[in-house]
Order: sequence, then C-alpha cells, then structure tokens
Amino acid sequence: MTNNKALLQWVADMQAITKPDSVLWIDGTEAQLNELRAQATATGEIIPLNEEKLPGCYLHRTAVNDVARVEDRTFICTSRKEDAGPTNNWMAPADCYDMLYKLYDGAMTGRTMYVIPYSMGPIGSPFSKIGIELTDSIYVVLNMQIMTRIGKEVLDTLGENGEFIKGLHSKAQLDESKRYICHFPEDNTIMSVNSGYGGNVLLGKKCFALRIASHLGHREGWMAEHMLILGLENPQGEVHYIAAAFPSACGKTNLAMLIPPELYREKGYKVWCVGDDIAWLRIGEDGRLWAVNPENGFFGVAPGTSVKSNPNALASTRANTIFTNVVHNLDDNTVWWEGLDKNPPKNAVNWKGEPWDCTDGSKGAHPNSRFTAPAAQCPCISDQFDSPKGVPISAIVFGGRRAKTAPLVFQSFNWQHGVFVGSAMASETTAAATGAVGVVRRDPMAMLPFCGYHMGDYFAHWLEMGKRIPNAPKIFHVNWFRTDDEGHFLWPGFGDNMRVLEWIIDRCEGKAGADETAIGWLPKPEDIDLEALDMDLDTLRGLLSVDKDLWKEESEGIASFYAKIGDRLPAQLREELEALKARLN
Ligand code: GTP
Ligand code: SPV
Ligand code: MN
Repeated sequence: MTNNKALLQWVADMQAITKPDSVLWIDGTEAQLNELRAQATATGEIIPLNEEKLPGCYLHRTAVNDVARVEDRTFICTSRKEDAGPTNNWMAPADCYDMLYKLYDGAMTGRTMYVIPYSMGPIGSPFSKIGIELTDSIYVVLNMQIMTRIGKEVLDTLGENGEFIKGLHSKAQLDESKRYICHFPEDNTIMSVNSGYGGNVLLGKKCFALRIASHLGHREGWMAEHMLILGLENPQGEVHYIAAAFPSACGKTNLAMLIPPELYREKGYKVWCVGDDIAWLRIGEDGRLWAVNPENGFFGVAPGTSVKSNPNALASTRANTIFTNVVHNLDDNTVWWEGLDKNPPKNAVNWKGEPWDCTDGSKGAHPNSRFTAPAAQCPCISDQFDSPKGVPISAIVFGGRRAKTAPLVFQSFNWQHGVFVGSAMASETTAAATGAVGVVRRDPMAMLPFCGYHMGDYFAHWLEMGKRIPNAPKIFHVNWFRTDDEGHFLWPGFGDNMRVLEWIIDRCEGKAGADETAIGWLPKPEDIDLEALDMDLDTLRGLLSVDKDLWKEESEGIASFYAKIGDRLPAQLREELEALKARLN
C-alpha cells in the first residue's frame, strides 16, 4: 500500500516488539470495514443495533476499570524535564521507551495489528497532518474511521518521503496498573497501552491533535486548542465564527450545535457547526485568525443529550454511530442514557453489561458514556466544514463550570488581558477524566490535560500570537453553570446561550453596550435579550454580578496557580493579576 520507507521500517520495528499474528493495512474501503465489523460482532466486541431504528449503529462496552481519560497516567516525555513543565507528568524518553517496550513485548500475540493511515484535517490541505496508528483493537479502527479521514488516499498523499506522527496502541491486558498514555513530542510519537477507552486510544484526538500538535504549533507559529468552532449567521446572511474553549464535559458539543430560540429562528438566525472539540488556528494572509477542525466526527458525551437539549447531536447519532458504555434496550435493540427521555427501558442491560433495573436508583449509562458519529450527519454542519483553509474567527470564548464566581459573560479589555482570563480559567472537574468530580481546579484555556509543553511557554505563545495577528479576535469568558443557593442552574443554557452569543458578536461589531468592571466589560442587563424567556431582570442582574470578595479569593487562587507555573510565567500575566487586584480594591 505504500513505499514510504520510514513507515515500512517503523511498522516492521513495532511488529517485532508486539508480535501480532498478522498485520492488516486499513485501506478505508467499505468492504474491509464490513469484514472488521463482522469479526468484532462475532467476538462480542461490538453489538449491532436495530437496523431499522439505528442503521449501521453498534454498541460497545469498555472494561469497567477503563471508562475515561487517565490524566495521572499521561506523560509528556521531553528530553529535558523542564520542557514538559509543572502541569504535566514527565518521564525521560529513554526510560519511558524502555518501560513501554517491555509492556508491548508480545502484547499482540494471538491478535492482528491494524495499520491505520489517517489525516487530521481535510486530506491534502496544507494545514492537515498525517498520522499512523498501529492498534490491536477493531473498536479503535472503527472509531478512527468516523473521527478522522482514513485509508489509502492518506498514504497516497503521504507519498514516499512524507512525514507522519507515529502512534502505537495495544489493549495489552487492559491492566489499570500498567496503563500509560505517553507522548514523545521530539520524536512525533505517541504510545498508549492497557486501555481501550476513547481519549486514551483514539490517538488522533487528544494525543495528536492537542498534545503533539500544541508542541508543533509552538515551534511553527500556530495554535492547537481544545475549542469548538461555530458559525453564527445573522438575518442578513452574514456568518461570524466563534471558537470556544471549555473543559471536558462543559458544553462544547452543545454550543457548537446550538439551535437558536424560536424568536431568533423567526428573524433568520442560524448556527452552523464547524467543530465540537478541537481547533487548529493559524494567521491568514488577511491578518485574521483562521480555524480548522482537524476531526471528521464527534466523540460526544451521551448523558444529557436529548431532543430538547441537543437535537442536532441526537440526529447525528441516528445512523452509522458507535455508542460506548450506554444502556442497551433489549426490547427493541436500541440504546438509552440518562437524560435522553423520561422512559428508561424496562428490559435493559447497563453499561457494565449487567441486567439493569431502572427503579433501583443506579445509573444505567456511565456518566462519561459517548457516541462516535460522523460530522457529515449533523443537520447543522457548516458548508465550510471541509474547507482546507478553515474559517476566520471573530471571537474567542473561554468558559467553565463555576457555581458562583464567574458571571454569565464578560469581555476582556484586550488580547493580553484575554490571555490572562484564559490562563486563570477554573472549572469543576467532570466524569470525562478519572478522579473526583465537582472539584474546582485551574484549567487554563481548557488545556490543562492537553498542553504538550511547559504551561508558562504556552502562555507566552498566546501572548506572542496576539502580537502577530493584525486583526485578532476579541476574547470573552462565559459561565452557563452559575447556581442559586439550592444548587439550581440560574441560566437556562443550551439554545438560550444564543442570547449571549448575540451580545458577543455585537461587541465584536462595536454594536452593543457594556459596563466596565474590575474583571472586564460586562453587558448591562438590558443588553441581553430576554424576550420570550421566563426570566426577570433581577435574576439576570444576579447572573451578571461580580462579587468583589469572591474575586479577591479568586485572585489568590490565580496567584498560587501562577506560583506553580514558576519563572516561565510571562511577566505580562503577573502584571495583569496585579492590575486585577488593584481594580478590586
Ligand atoms: P467533551 O466531549 O468531554 O470535550 O465535552 P463537551 O465540552 O463537548 O461537553 P458537552 O457539550 O457534551 O456537555 C457536557 C454536559 O454539559 C452535558 O451533560 C450537557 O447536557 C451539559 N451542558 C451543556 N451545555 C449546557 C448548558 O448550557 N447548561 C447546562 N446547565 N448544562 C449544559
Ligand atoms: C474530553 O475528555 O475532552 C473528550 C473526550 O473530548 S476524550 O476523547 O476522551 O478526550
Ligand atoms: Mn474534549
């Protein structure tokens, strides 16, 4: 399939270590994929679902100990420890390879090694990059086929001398105590072992498109970010693009596919989805920042996805989708999850594969259960989705889950202050990674688990990019998750987030009002359109309030986080923090 010598050599080398019974090159043809689906069905690795209701769909259950990204077992292996920085786990490359090759030794015996050529970004676009993933999991092959562009065409584009990102994955024994997700940015290599869960094993996604790519972007003058990309079309037919970084399970997929409230739809507003998780951003010839979504599908959180909350995501999953760790409805061979509707199936199997009684109070689907769906199936997919140069970004939005401190929305004073706002982001942890849920932690630019180099250098890169973009996007911060004293969300969220996006775009256009506060520009309550929303101005005032005491605490939190970043923290950010403190006093 290829005469790329470096590729052939590397496959042979990894084959010698992992010792599979055979090697299969994935050409991406339906015939080959069907054969793999049949094999995985025969072994029970995937379960074909109701052909009428969910054509081409499958259910997969991971091992019970293997349901989320494992941040404590994720490593950035640079030759110098300080280049990985204080927010990453580090191992010396030679030691790490040593340890891994022992774990990989014979790990594929009795199995087939699949060679998956894939492109992040449209095949052949100058901004796209090619990866090769070697894996012993058909589930991984089938997911990579949805999430990326795969097959023979990628190898043809790679050619004889093309460069690629190497990725080796083996389920091995799925042994939790020997699970490692390791990155070697200086070798463009990723190694994953003893897991079979999404973000740990679909190596094109977080491992390549964020950790390795952020490292490449730092060297080459572009950015790889944990951001959705959406286009907001106004009644005049103009489309403005927004890129938004929220931590895992904090609403990117939902915002990317937002359906505006009826009132807006009647006026002619529309939202188009370009991407729901990752953006590669470059400075265009016109001096604006342009964004490409390197992925080709959605690996979305299932629980909470419904006809009400996110009809576009749900519609995307009605065919050719792989569901992971959701409830299996045995009555009609379909799937279910908490929040899909109010009718949990009676005759059902939970995510662990056990008979499930929906009245016993246990969750049927894992909170981090997911769907893998082709982007092309999304009813609101942007006509720019496949555009090789991407879309021009008007606004960058940061956000997280904050019960109290952060207001519904604010605008930064300028790029440098916006970088400060992003660097100081915090959010409650979610089920997307193993560990405690609901704990507030600093998650700068939603990149804490995904930045492939020193966080201080990453902040400096953001500042540097700002100087180089003649017509830079404006930077905002949102919080859909503010609660009242009983813990209820104050803001309706979902489609109604359109009301906030409208203010954001109007600000970019110089059309909306704002008040200057200690933390940035906030809308006056009357600047947010509440028409046809059951909310009084007082509640909105509450959502927009800035509690100085809470923000003084917040600035202490930022200061201790900055102390952890150490002397590579850019001085400008320390100055921004001091300026915030001064404004609060
Ligand atoms: P990853 O795929 O992990 O990166 O997650 P994501 O950022 O794409 O999050 P997603 O859109 O899947 O949302 C995660 C959870 O947040 C779901 O349970 C949603 O129902 C919930 N959610 C999303 N948007 C909103 C909102 O505006 N308000 C509220 N209250 N919940 C929301
Ligand atoms: C996330 O956790 O941010 C995800 C899912 O998008 S995973 O692919 O597991 O990283
Ligand atoms: Mn994500």
